Amino acid sequence: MDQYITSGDGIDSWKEVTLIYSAALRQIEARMDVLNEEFQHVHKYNPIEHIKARIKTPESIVKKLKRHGYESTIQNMVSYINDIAGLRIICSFTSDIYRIVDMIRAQKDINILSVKDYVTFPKASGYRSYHMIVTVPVYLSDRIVNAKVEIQIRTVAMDFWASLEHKIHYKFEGDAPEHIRNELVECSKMVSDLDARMLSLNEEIIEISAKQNAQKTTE
Ligand code: 0O2
Repeated sequence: MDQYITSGDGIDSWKEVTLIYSAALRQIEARMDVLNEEFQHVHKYNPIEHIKARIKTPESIVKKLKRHGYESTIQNMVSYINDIAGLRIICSFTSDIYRIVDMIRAQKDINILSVKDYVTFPKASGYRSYHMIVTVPVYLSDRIVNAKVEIQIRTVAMDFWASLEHKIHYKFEGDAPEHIRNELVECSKMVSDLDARMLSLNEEIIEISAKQNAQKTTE
């Protein structure tokens, strides 16, 4: 059971890699859907706006392996690339991010390998997002393998910023002019401020609704 994917598992082709990582992605995505539906049922509210799942392209994997000085082999892929399977969970409010993290932590067979909290501790670029590398068991016909999945959790506003920054990063091959980098850092602060204000607005609305409901039941 405590087995990570290795070439000894008979996973020696890109097709098999895709099969296993796609299965891992589907499992986590399905679990997130269940939690979201349950949350809606209990609290009349969805913490998850939407989910994007993707398998990294072979070209991107080869590029990343090269960047880290590894040969392009299946073994190196599964050992050194943590984001072959990637799931991005987009939510409305910053508080939802930590709510989702707690729900993932509570799933006994999801093993958390590492966490990077760029929400509380943003990158110098202004990037904000919560990253987790987890493993999930994939049940094959004759064995169980634990496949790694990178989960990124962020708000809609953080996602908007990250998409534009990603485009700019590629456009300038990682060397954007200083005024653009500074402007992105400024925008990131505005995103952070927007997130905080939307959260407090939402909390106020919840409070008002709770008071109105309490009043209705006493009438
Ligand atoms: P791509 O092309 O998006 O896949 P690791 O994956 O853990 O080996 P790293 O960089 O140590 O690599 O991990 P980290 O910091 O958790 O970043 C993982 C992913 O987060 C990146 O994948 C990006 O998708 C995203 N990310 C990290 N920093 C930034 C940033 O400053 N701006 C934006 N827009 N996205 C960021 P890749 O493989 O680097 O790139």
